[in-house]
Formats: sequence, C-alpha cells, structure tokens
Amino acid sequence: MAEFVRLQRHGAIALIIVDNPPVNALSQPVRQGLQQAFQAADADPEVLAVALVCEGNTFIAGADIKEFGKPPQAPSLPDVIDSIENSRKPSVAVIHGTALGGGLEVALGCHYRVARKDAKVGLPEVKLGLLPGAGGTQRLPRLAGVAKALDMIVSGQPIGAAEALEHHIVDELFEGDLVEAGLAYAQRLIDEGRGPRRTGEQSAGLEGADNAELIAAKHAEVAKRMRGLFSPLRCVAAVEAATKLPLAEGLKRERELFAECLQSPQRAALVHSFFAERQAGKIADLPADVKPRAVKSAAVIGGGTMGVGIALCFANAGIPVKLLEINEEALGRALQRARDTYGASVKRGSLTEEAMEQRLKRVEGVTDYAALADVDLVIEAVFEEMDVKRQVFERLDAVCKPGAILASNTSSLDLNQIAAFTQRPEDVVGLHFFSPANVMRLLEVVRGAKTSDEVLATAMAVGKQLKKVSVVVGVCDGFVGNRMVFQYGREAEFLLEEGATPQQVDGALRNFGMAMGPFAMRDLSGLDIGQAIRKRQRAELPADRDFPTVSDKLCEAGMLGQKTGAGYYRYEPGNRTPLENPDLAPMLDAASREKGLERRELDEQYIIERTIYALVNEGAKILEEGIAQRASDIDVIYLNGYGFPAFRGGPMFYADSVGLDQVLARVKALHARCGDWWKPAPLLEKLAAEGRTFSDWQPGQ
Ligand code: 3H9
Repeated sequence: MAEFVRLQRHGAIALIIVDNPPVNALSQPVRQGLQQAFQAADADPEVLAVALVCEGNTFIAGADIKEFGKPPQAPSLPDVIDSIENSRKPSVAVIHGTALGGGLEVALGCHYRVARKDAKVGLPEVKLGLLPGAGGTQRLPRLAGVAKALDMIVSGQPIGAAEALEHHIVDELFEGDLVEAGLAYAQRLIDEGRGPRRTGEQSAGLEGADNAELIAAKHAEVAKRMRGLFSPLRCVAAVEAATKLPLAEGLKRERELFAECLQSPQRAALVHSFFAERQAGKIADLPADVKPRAVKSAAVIGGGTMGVGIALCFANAGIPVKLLEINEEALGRALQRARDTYGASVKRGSLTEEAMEQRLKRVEGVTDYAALADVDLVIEAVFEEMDVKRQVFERLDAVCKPGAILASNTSSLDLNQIAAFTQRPEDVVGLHFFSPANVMRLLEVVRGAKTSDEVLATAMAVGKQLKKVSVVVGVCDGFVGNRMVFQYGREAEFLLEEGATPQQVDGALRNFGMAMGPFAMRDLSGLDIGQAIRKRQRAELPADRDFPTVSDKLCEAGMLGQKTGAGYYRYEPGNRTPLENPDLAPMLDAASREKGLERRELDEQYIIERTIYALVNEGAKILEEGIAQRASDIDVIYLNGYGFPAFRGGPMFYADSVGLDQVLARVKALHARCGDWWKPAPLLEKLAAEGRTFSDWQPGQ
C-alpha cells in the first residue's frame, strides 16, 4: 500500500490515515491508497467500522491541482468515492482544518461525518474555473438542500463546522484529538448497530422546497453577476441535475460538465493565478536561514486616506500602531477618519461595534516623533515629494531604535535615494500599499539596493501578518504596477484622441473583464494625481515623445473627477454613476484637431490590444531588468491591485495564451504606427522568436 495512506486496526475498527503534506491533496498515490485501504477494510471480516483521519494541519484540501491538464491516472476520484460509499462497513470521516473540494467529496462519500469545532468545509472548485467533479454537486444538495448547496458551490466560500452541522453536512462536532474522536464515533456505530448510510441514497435535502425556482433564481443571478465566467453556470446546471436525475445519471452529467470546465482556458488561467499567488511569496536569492525580525509594534507617519488605511491594517491584525500627524488638529481628523472607516463596516454589518472599539484601541495618535523611539516598524505615508520624504527619514533615523525597520509607502519615488537620507539604508524598504489600504490585498515590497535580506524577509512576513498578497519588486519609476499602468492609461487616452469616447474604452475593457475601465478609475482617484507624475515624466523623457492632452485639459478646466462632480464623466451629487460629461466632446475634438487626427470609429479588439499589449510590452521590459522576479509576480500584482480578470490569469499569462508571436506582431504594427512608446521589448522579441512563453522564462535564459 502506498505510504501516503496507512491502514491500522484498532479492534474491530479500521483506522485509515491520509498523510500527504502539506494539505493532503488527492494526488494519484493518495487516491490509490484510499481505494485499497477501504477495499481491504471492506474485505476483512473482523472489521466492523472504518474511521478516516488525516495527518497534519488539515483534512484533505482537494484534488491535486497540479494534476489538472495532465493525462488522467487511475483510479479516478469518482471511482474511489464510489468504492467508499458502496463499502459494506459503516465509515466516518473525521474532519479538521479545511475539508475542501475533493476532500469534502471524500467525506460525503463516507457514511457519517464528524468535524472538529474549528474546522471548515467547502467546495471552492469554482474559484479554479471548475465545478465539484467527484459527486459534490449531487451529494451535497441531498444533505444540505438545494439552496445551501447552490450557495456553497457557486460562491466557493467555505463554511464553519457549526454551520455545516446546522445544514446536515456533518453529524456531530468534537474537540480534541482526531483519532480518539474517530475511534469513539466508529465504536458507537458498532455498538448502536448503525450500518452504512449512503449519502447518494438520501433525499431529505431535495424535498420540501421549490427546487426549480431556486435553480432559476440562481441561474439568473449568476448570468448577471458573474458575466463572462465559464464554470458558475455549469455549477448550477450540475445541481439542477441532482434535482432531476437519479444519482448515477446525475453523476454522469456532473462528469460531463466537469470535463467542459477542465478544458476551458479559464480553468488554466485560474489555476495559474492560484499557484502564482503562492509562488510570489518565494524569493529566489534569499538564503533559507534568514530569519525575519519580530514586529510587535508599528507606526505610520501621515494620517491621510492612505496612512489611516495602513494603520487600520495593523489594528486589524492585532498589532498596536501609532499614527503620527503634524499637529493635534490634523491628528483629530485622522483618528476620526479611522473611526468613520470602521463605522461604515459596522453599518454594513461586516464588523461588530465591539470589534470596532477593540481595534480602535490599538491605534494611538501621536504628534511627536519621540513617541516612535520604541516601535519595530515605521511606515511613512506622507506627500509624494522627495524633500518631504527627506525630512521624515532624517527624523526617523534620529529617533528610531537600532533594528527598527524604516519603510516608505512611496508609489513612484526612488527608494534608494530615500534610503540614503538615513545612516542605515539596510533597514529601509518600500511597502507600497494600494488604496484603500485596509481593503486592497496587494502589497508591493520594494527591495532597495541596500535593503538587507533580513529586512526583506521581515517585510514579507509582515505582509503575511496583515493578510496581504506581497510581491517583491525592484526600484524604478512606478515599480511594477504603476509603471505598467502608466503605459495602459496613456494608450487609453490616445484612443480618445483617435476617436473613442471614455464610455467606449471603459466598456471594451470591462467586457474584457477588467473590474473597472481606466477612465472611471481615474475619475475615482482624481485626475490631479496623474498630472504631477506626467509633468515629471515629460521633463525626463525624450522631447519628441508624444503625450496625450485630454486629462490635462480636464485638469485645467477644474474637472478632477468624482471629487469635483466631473472628469471624464459627470456625476450627480451623492451618486457615483458615471454620466456623459457634455463638456468633454469639444475637448476631445480639440485634442484630435491639435494632433491632426481625423476622429474615427474604433473597434473593441483594437482598444484591447492597444491597452493590454501596452501592459505586456512594459511587463517584458520589467522582467528583463529584474524589477520583477518572474512573470507570474507581475500577474499577481495586476490581479490583486488593478482589477485584472482572474479568469485571464494576469497580463503576462494572457499574452502567453494569445501566443507571444501574435502579440509581438501587433506590438510591431503599433510601433510603426504610433512611435517609440511601442518599441518592442527585447525579451518579447526573443521569446516570440524561440516559440516560448513568459511563464517558462527564468532570469539569465
Ligand atoms: C478539486 O478538488 C476538484 C474535485 O472536485 C474533482 C476532481 C475530480 N493541490 O495555500 P497555502 C499547496 S479542485 C496541490 O500556502 P494555507 C500550495 O500550492 C481543488 N497543491 O497554505 C502550497 O504549496 P507551496 C479544490 C496544493 O495554509 C501549499 O500547498 N481545493 C493544493 O494558506 C500550501 O498552500 C482547493 O481549491 C491542492 N489542492 O492554505 C483548495 N492546495 O508550499 C486549495 C494547496 O509549494 N487550497 N496546495 O507553495 C487552499 O485553499 C489552501 O491551500 C488551503 C491552505 C486553505 C488548503
């Protein structure tokens, strides 16, 4: 028997133990081991009941995601679960940690289920572009009802053990040792003469509700809210099959729908996103023995929207944080902002009043730098001007204890220059949060030329503590995210000069899957922000570079976006719905005229290539310069910070899936037509010529 699954005898009970770290995924040896163990227990006349437990932190967390897209290897998971369910000996699954996907499906194949009080169960396949393909869509509704099953399968969100008990997914909760709990429950099965209770033969969940109506309502909701996604509608169709077909036929239908999802490019992109996120935490050249410093207290300089958002991240993570402002008045405003932000969550029902007060207690307002003498980490979030940064870092250098980490939240300034304002550049690192910092998951960790390994490791560990997705980036103008978005935004604006409207550009990119179009986004963040950056870049870049002019025209007219009631769009007071801005059309005409352009209709494909390939070409330059460690890190940044659709895997994966030769051909055509902004990245040319992808590229290859 495979070492991944062990079978032990405890009197009349067969104890089956799965041991496949780190998450007990159902790779082929585990499937085989499980099948053999259950068959052996079934065949042994002395065994009267079976208990299934897992080693390590968790019950089985699902199929082995690495196997998707590879040739299938027997036994298949549905076959394994079939053997488990059809066994003649009653079995109990003992759940701890997270029983997810195929893991929960295995548990549903067992005849009884007990869960440790802190366990979670769920069917997250939809997040990978799949549906539960080993009976989950047929067995879960039979126990939990169609409404609950639809919610769990379509959202992919796990639920806690108590909720699982309430919905008949598990039979009992326990605390303490897994093996003891499993053996005790199995013994009770024997003592009480309870035999196999096969989930597939249950029907309570399918009765008592208008299932057709539930299915129709979920179908309508998914079609509207999850537009463009391949698997959610198939999830609904599979559950519908459970309501209409006997188990065996329902399982067959589920398999067909699962196979369609497995083939879908969205599945490949979403699996890429899953692994990319985990890969991002790994730093290739960081020695394994580097230990992060302990960060038990923090401080934030600057109580603007960003500074307060960052302070709240620490408060949320249970880390006391000092918030420094220049005087009592500004500090009062900052602390009120913190209270208001939490207050909005309380109003929405996502935070209790008590939790809010507890978290606010962790935020201490201060106005004197001397108060920062003891903190382990300081993050500066002041105005984006080098001279202001200099003043802050010189003072921090003077007051902070040795070993304190001095971080900047700059989004575009030279971190090496900032580090040089101190006597300890090795302790300086960039922590670039995204607005609103307490909501957005992305954290760019900027590694300066002198940042020490220990400080870098600490910054990554802090990111984890704050529940951020942290990605290491190097120093350059805008780092990874903003450097690329500058190209994207500029091209979007050039499209306005060629003949598009903001509605057309935003619409095309939303259809592509972006959470928000670039112009709605600029209106939200304020047009004046980009203006300062553009001015600086104009001074630095070759004089013959063409720059778009529409946003400057809007700024000159005082239309800075939502905050002034108009920008690319117009807004009614108190309403964020973008309406047509009647003042824009003459500005667009003027901008086109000044460039000698005849305004023309632009199709969606052109809009997408012009903007998304601008991201890709810049991404290739970033990779080559070593600013990002790997292409998938760039994807993680775009997926988590810029609303790039996960089902396309990020800009670099998207380019790979289109084919780099095709992308290059369009980039070259745009270079010929639009000038040097479009100079093809040498790495793109090289990989296209070699028929390779960004994903298979490593530095130095
Ligand atoms: C499925 O089950 C389909 C079936 O319905 C039908 C089949 C026919 N496979 O996240 P972490 C790795 S679809 C392979 O950092 P955490 C992960 O890459 C599956 N590897 O830990 C990482 O590796 P590394 C449905 C996996 O404690 C390491 O484990 N299930 C898998 O923060 C630690 O991961 C899911 O979608 C896997 N299934 O969170 C669950 N899972 O160290 C996906 C993890 O080399 N997994 N790895 O970077 C999760 O949600 C989280 O990993 C979990 C633990 C909550 C379990």
